[in-house]
Amino acid sequence: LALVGLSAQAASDMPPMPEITGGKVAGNGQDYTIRVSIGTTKGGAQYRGAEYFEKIVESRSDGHVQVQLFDSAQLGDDLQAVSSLQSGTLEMTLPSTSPLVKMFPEFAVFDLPFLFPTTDVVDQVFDGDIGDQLLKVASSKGLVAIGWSENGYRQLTNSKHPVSSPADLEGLKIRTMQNPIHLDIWRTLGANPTPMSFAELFTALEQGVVDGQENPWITIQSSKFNEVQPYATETNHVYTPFITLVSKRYWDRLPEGYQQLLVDAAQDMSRYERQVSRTLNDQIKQELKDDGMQITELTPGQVAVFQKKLAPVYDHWRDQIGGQLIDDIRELSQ
Ligand code: TF8
Repeated sequence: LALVGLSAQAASDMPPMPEITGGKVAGNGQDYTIRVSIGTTKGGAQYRGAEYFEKIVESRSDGHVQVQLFDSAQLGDDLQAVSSLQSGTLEMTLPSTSPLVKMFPEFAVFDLPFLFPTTDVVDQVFDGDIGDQLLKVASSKGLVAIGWSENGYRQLTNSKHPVSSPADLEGLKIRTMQNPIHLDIWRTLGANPTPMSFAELFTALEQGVVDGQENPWITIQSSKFNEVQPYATETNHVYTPFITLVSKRYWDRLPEGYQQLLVDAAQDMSRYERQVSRTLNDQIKQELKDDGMQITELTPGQVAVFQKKLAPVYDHWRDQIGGQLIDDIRELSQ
């Protein structure tokens, strides 16, 4: 078991992969290979989900469709991988939605602070009409979008001091994803944000180019950010999805049966990966504490201070994202 960056405990508590359902799928006698670019390390939920996808596709195609996984952004960061899909030099990738908002402005709904109060709301979005609509939006520009999985709730880490209020952020240099709403969030809170690709992040933290970053607990541990970031705050400020994207050029060459197989496998991966992510999230937070990370848990009152300060972010972006979409998601929380 090569579970880089994940503790033995977390690895052994990983929910088991469900049995594969659905029978064999007939193709056209030809063999296919799908290379999947994964941004995070082998220890994360994302990789585990992709391993399940691999198992389903290879088994149900009777080995005619081979899946090859490439972890840790070996084939490029999120944006580079998506552009390789468009040019047809890579078959599949699972990026965060945030770096893609220039291509798909509606995706910015996932960057709004505190819009997804619970994973129950997340699941209603992924498994309902809103999720389907957004997959349709992303099935253009040389891409076919076939499913959602979970990156997760983002938490702040930094190398300077504990943070429990926006006032503590003054002057802190925070790396954000390449996304204008995230920049707006950290500016509005009084920090000093810099957009940067994930691939450059560890070195930037280690060398003090930036003081902090924000990502789910799983990524903080599997990418070893805690080794250079002694302080964390459980902010849950944004929920980030991963989207399953396939190259349209590749897609159009596949027999229909295999196209449907990929859609089915992406759905199965989606459910399983969310389960893994949620199991690991709580466990890994505890492990980070045990390993000496100082984690500040905010009281409801302290969260409310962040929320109030971030209210203007909604005014800045509402029209561009589409007010209806935001209201529809808000309604799910009622
Ligand atoms: C980020 C994202 C990344 C993922 C992955 C590396 O902070 O949360 O962790 O998109 O591809 O850039």
